[in-house]
Amino acid sequence: MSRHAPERDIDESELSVSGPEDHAAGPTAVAVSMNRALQGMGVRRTAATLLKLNQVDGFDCQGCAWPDPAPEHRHTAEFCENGVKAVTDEVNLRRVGREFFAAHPIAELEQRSDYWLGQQGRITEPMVLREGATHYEPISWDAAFNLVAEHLNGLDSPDEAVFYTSGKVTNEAAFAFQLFVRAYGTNNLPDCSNMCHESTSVGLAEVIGIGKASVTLDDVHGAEVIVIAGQNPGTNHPRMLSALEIAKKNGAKIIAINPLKEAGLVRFKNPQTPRGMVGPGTAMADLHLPVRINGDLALFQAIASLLLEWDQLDHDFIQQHTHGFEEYVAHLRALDWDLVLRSTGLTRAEIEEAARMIAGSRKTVYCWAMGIVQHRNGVANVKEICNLAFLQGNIGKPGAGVFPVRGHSNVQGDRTMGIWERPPAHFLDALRDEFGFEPPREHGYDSVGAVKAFRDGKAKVFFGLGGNFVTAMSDTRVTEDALRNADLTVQVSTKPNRSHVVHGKVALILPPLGRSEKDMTGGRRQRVTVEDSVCSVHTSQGPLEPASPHLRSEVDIVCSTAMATLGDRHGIEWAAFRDDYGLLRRRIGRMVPGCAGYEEKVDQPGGFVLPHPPRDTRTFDTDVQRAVFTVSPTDVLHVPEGRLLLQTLRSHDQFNTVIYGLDDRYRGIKDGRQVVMVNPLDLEHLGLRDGQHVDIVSEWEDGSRRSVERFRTVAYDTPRGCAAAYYPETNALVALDSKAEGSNQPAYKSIVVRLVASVPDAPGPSRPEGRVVDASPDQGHDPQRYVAPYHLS
Ligand SMILES: Nc1nc2c(c(=O)[nH]1)N[C@H]1C(S)=C(S)[C@@H](COP(=O)(O)OP(=O)(O)OC[C@H]3O[C@@H](n4cnc5c(=O)[nH]c(N)nc54)[C@H](O)[C@@H]3O)O[C@H]1N2
Ligand SMILES: Nc1nc2c(c(=O)[nH]1)N[C@H]1C(S)=C(S)[C@@H](COP(=O)(O)OP(=O)(O)OC[C@H]3O[C@@H](n4cnc5c(=O)[nH]c(N)nc54)[C@H](O)[C@@H]3O)O[C@H]1N2
Ligand code: SF4
Ligand SMILES: [Mo]
Repeated sequence: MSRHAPERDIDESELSVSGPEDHAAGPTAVAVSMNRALQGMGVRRTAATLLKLNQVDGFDCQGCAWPDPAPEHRHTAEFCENGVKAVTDEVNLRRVGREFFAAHPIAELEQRSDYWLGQQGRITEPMVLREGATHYEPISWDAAFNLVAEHLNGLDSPDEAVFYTSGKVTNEAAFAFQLFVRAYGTNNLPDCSNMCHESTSVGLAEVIGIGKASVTLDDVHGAEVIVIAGQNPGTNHPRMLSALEIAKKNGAKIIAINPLKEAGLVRFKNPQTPRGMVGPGTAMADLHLPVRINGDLALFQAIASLLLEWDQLDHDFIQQHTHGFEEYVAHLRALDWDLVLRSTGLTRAEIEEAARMIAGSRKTVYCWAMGIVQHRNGVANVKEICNLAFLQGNIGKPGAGVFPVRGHSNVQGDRTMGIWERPPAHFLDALRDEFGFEPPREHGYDSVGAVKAFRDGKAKVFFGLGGNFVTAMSDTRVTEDALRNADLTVQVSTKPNRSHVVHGKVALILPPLGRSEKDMTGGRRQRVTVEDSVCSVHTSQGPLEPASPHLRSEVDIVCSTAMATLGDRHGIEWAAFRDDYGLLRRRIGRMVPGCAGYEEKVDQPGGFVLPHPPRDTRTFDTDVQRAVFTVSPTDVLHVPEGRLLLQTLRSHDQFNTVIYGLDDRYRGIKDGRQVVMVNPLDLEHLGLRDGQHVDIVSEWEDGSRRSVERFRTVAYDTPRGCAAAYYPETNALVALDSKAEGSNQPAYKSIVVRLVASVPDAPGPSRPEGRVVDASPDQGHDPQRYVAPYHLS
């Protein structure tokens, strides 16, 4: 990133393809991160910033939710390449002020990509788009809060407002936000988790009684086998590779389950060690299973059936701690191996090798991320992983456990603090007892539900605390049209994104302080707290001067909105909370489960770890007070002839909808993003060639089709019948109703598509999110146009 924003948008004609790399990190990663940091922040700011990143007295990385090592094991450089990119994105020297908005009408900004919008820099003051206006204009903070209050108080019912949270929001702001929203009168609290690990939360809660990882970092270090399914840590949780390296040194074996041979799972060159900088690095996966997209359920059942056949079970654990074993065994005994081989695309020998490695391990950790959950059967996938863990008692003992690796840096904490559209009754009871008002009991809208509510005119006000809802959600066109129906859209955002230009009748942008910045709200140095993927809670305090003197903290923005809206309704001390976050922490300590003594405990070096009954004492707060074996039918997604199953994933140069740059280094794709990776034999079979431009057309059950245009085909090592393309350019292909059963999470990773040669073969559009939706059944072009893609065979 240079100090000046690019004039031009993405030019896909510059795209080049060179083939995947065979390792992650190493000297190139150091060079790329330093280069980005110095260009974006300058020398002085780079040093001041990076020395505080992930340190005990510093601030928590805005990137992923990977945990920090214990304080005594931290390096001075305790961050990765993508952490540097995440920080640089916030700390960069570019500014978006009133001049920017005066110079660019909405009609123009709407044609821009999220990449271009994000590259413009940090927003410096609150802006408003008045009804019918062509440009955003400045507004004072007080006027902005009053405008929100006026709209909220003018609604027929609080349920006509929707309050979205993205997972960067810290615990204090999240706690205040849910308190405000419930005091206002609704549980409409969708969050990015609805699109992220919702299937995990639902599946784990059902079978172990808590929706979180059952491991510590030490368990990863001490495991004998680590299974990594549907996760690309080299890009999305880079410091996980350091933990895996320690585990390997201790003798662990790694099994990677992934359609793609991701570089970070092949070899890791740890920049902290000479071996990683100039030597060969560490080999990662001992076994790579190139499973077909959505083949995991069958794979886990097949492995389980082998463990059963070989009697490699922990009978004591099963007897003492589980329920439903007999039904599960009956299901495994009837397993259809032909179906397994078809669904997984693997050989029996490959599956047996994995099963042997797992059988020989006394301590196995099962890790997973989006490749497991963003499917129609995402919840079943999660429960199937748990079945496998239960068979050998791999939960609640050192070196073992289930490990959903979370995305956003505080997405797990936000849930702990009550950001949830389906809050449990005990949480609402505690809120009532603590604050003396009766919170609403009816469940609210999740992310998909929110889009439908705006689409159907049932919701009128959208308030987004962080994130980029419009771009992150599925069915881009439907989502955009839905949000345009709103009377008011409010976005609390550090940087411009598409959710500002796809707006309601009136729109507000409220710019907050970033996590790297000094927060002097109420005239005192404030700090905040976050929770990582292994339930560890700690403080974060930014060292830098804010990007603009007009920014306010997220806690301030939430409390001020609450004050303007609620006045002294329920007697909640908003001004005091705003001026001293310690008061919020005391309330958290009094009512949030597991947080007793919060304010004191977060002061311990490195913070404290929240209780987790299965991990701590092998107790399971499920319906039957045991770990529950579940039976899920061995589904196979039927993909009709001529179609592929498409997954949408992240490049190495983005954080969700924030596109840092145009290089996916590990996959050998440079200077562009509109690609679709396909097995060379499938290209041949479909009469296409590598390097050709195609439109991707998705087909949904109701006969609707969606398409995005002019994607370059890339012959790539992925199983037959599978394809991959980047998110968010392909979100327009995911029908709103294509979602996981039980969790409502969009099925971003199993989209049935056709590839159609683009005509004419001319340069592509500047805005990459080509999106054509035809909600009416396809008439014509293709005689066998629609074969129910979600037919289960
Ligand atoms: N640098 C960076 N870091 C990030 C993010 C980012 O965008 N950039 N995003 C953050 C967030 S919010 C999240 S949730 C995480 C996401 O972290 P990941 O889950 O690692 O992210 P994805 O890129 O979606 O990658 C999913 C992986 O699953 C594989 N996969 C796809 N379909 C299947 C399948 O059916 N079965 C199996 N076994 N594998 C499959 C893909 O090949 C890919 O390797 O990362 C977090 N960290
Ligand atoms: N096709 C497809 N779609 C997906 C996924 C996928 O794998 N495939 N993954 C899904 C997943 S896992 C997730 S988590 C969602 C992500 O959904 P979101 O969390 O909604 O999206 P982000 O892109 O992370 O949000 C980026 C915006 O956050 C704002 N921002 C950045 N830092 C801060 C801050 O400190 N405070 C505030 N207030 N704002 C800030 C910036 O304005 C930036 O534009 O997307 C989902 N969508
Ligand atoms: S691993 Fe995640 S949290 Fe750690 S430095 Fe990298 S991006 Fe930041
Ligand atoms: Mo996520």
